[in-house]
Amino acid sequence: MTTGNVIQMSSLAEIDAERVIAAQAGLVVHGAESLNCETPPALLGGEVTPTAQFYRRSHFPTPALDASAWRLDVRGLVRRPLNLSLHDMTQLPAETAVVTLECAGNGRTRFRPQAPGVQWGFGAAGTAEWTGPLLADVLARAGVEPDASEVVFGGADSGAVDGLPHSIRFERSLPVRDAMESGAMLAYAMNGQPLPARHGYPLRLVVPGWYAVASVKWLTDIRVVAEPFRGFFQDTHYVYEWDRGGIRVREPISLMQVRAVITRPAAGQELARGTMTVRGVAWSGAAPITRVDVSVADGSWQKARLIGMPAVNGWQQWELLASGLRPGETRIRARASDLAGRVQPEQPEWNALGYAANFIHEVQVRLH
Ligand SMILES: Nc1nc2c(c(=O)[nH]1)N[C@H]1C(S)=C(S)[C@@H](COP(=O)(O)O)O[C@H]1N2
Ligand SMILES: [Mo]
Repeated sequence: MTTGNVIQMSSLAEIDAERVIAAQAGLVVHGAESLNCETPPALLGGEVTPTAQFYRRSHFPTPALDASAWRLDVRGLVRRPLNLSLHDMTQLPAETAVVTLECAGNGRTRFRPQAPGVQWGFGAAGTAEWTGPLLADVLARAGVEPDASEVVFGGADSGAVDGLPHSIRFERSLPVRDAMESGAMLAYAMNGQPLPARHGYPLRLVVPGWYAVASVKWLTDIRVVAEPFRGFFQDTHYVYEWDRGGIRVREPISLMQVRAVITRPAAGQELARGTMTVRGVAWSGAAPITRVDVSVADGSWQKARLIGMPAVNGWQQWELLASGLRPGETRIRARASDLAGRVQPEQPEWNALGYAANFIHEVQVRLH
């Protein structure tokens, strides 16, 4: 652990208090030892998600970091190791970017047979405006050696995990090329405010396009290494385990799959017959969204209008005006496609740990 980073883990009472705060903000709170809360789709509609409503996913209790003592250590296969204070970070040229984060377990609850882990609905995703220096700039200052293959990011949080006798830290790696070219940021601000403790105060990594497990919170150290990193959250968890003809095939998770979420109307809403505006958001880690198709009352797919400029790393807002609607229980479905040619599938491929469950989102409303 980096010297200077005094770690104090929050108690279970503090996690309970966090759950109350989340419930009051309208989030769905999942019961577990750590903080796991998702945003109901009806609260996801904006270009950015208000911080109070942004989903939370933490494996361990939130570390209480003292920003004045905090340091970011950059070491390993670099020419000039760095030890940066928060003030140093804020003095570096900063970027501000709208980036969508999505938990790899989002949608998991729809898998049959059930996959283990938190039974996320469709709201373990959010979009925020993040501010901080680019990771590539900080790595360039340190000078990555040519024999480096990966960059390992260490969080200040730690605890027990299934199957291991000792407690471990939260750590994840990126290949050097992705660390340099993904647009990853070392963010100290979220939606124009200092990062809240639960989202990684004082500094977190934000990796556009990647499932959010890559976006390490409470970042304290960056190690440039020669060998592939094999940590628990890299190699045991957050790995696809596909069943291909009786053979287990493993693959690391990386970019977010293509997905649309309906944000209006809300499930269970009562609406007048005739016309209805359906709205939502859509994103993909691989490429911009090119179309969203909506089916209302089990009718054929209709092309929704994409709102505003194509989103780069944030989600794309869309809407469709449906008309000629008759009274009764009415099902609405939305399906996204991206520029890389990926179309949201009817049945995402089941995998043992239940990742990338980009099922087509459905909402049922009643027209009268
Ligand atoms: N240090 C640390 N970083 C972390 C995690 C964590 O438990 N510890 N959880 C990861 C996962 S799985 C997700 S989905 C996102 C959640 O970020 P959020 O809580 O800000 O929404 O943080 C990622 N970064
Ligand atoms: Mo996650």
